[in-house]
Amino acid sequence: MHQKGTNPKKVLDELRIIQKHNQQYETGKILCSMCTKPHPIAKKAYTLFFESNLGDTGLFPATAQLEQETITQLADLLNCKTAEGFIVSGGTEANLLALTAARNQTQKAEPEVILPESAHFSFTKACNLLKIQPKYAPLDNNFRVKPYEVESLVNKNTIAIVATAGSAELGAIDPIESISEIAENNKINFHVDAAFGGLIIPFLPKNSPKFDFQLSGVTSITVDPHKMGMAAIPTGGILFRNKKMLNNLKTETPYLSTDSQYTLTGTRSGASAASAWAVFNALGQEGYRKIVRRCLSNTEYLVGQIHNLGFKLLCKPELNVFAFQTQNTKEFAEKLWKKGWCISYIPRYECIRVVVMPHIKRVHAKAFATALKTEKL
Ligand code: 0PR
Repeated sequence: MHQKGTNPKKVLDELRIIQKHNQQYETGKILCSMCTKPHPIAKKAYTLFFESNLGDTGLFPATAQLEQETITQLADLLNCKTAEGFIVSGGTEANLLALTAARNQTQKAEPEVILPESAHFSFTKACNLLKIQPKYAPLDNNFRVKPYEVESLVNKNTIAIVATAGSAELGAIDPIESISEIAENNKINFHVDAAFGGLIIPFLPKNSPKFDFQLSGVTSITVDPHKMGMAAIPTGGILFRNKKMLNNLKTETPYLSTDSQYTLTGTRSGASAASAWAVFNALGQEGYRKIVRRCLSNTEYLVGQIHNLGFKLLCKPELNVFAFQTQNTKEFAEKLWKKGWCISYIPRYECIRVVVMPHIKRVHAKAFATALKTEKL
């Protein structure tokens, strides 16, 4: 830090120049991110509430109310009006809280959690922190976990089963209905990681698979407004069907204006909650349906182009994510990056993954298809 301060205008000018060196959503070349340009109202709401701290709700009761209303809207959307939870820092914290609650509730000496092989790496972190043994269940040809493999891993140490509704790598939706039955029959917690899919699947035009609290075995759900919800980054969400489960997360906070906290972070962004509240209310279900329809239509367009250009699609896309292969996929991915296209290369499937988020317009999809044609090996 310098001894003397700098003129604020100069500081901001410098920041503006620095920000230009980041990738910009507006170019339409970010195809590897599950986040997107937040909705314009998210920024306004964030600014209005940027000084409020949900870690001390006695000081910010109105922001706490906004958080509760946001959770209630999510609970309603996920088919359990009475579900309770929190706006947190993202899917990682949400998944960590779900496993923490399950671990504390079950009190097993050698806790295990059953995960699909496709589970997000946030569960590796959670297992590491909580000293839970992960047990991985294999996937079928469509990259969905096999329910009988999940069932075969159930034992007296199992504290929870996890499934994913919209996997980070391929957007795959596990057979949650079957796993819900397994969890219920065995009286085991069942956490659904819908960090990505939770704000897409309810808005699919047709055939949306059951993945939420309407399945009676589902006990908790991660759903992130900062992904397809278009809220500010970071805004995550965790919901529990049963309010009693929250007791397993409770930490007393004797000298604060509130007597307890339930989340991992102490100081929590009230601005994040306000941003989600604002986007939910501004868009409504109709608004989200339109956005999802556009993302799916651009995905369909690109999948058609991939097919026409002779690339090999890894599997039929379920959401706005697809993956493909070519002769030397890694080299091809590097070529695309050199041309400014930000795509993911997934080593374990040797494929390129493309996520078609709301910032991708048809003109960008067309430009990407042209680049694929030009750069084809
Ligand atoms: N669960 C699922 C299914 C996810 O897709 C993700 C993140 C998480 C949990 C963890 O969420 P947080 O990152 O909010 O803690 N999925 C993306 C991924 O890892 C996150 C991401 C977003 C990565 C934007 C890059 C990026 O530019 O692929």
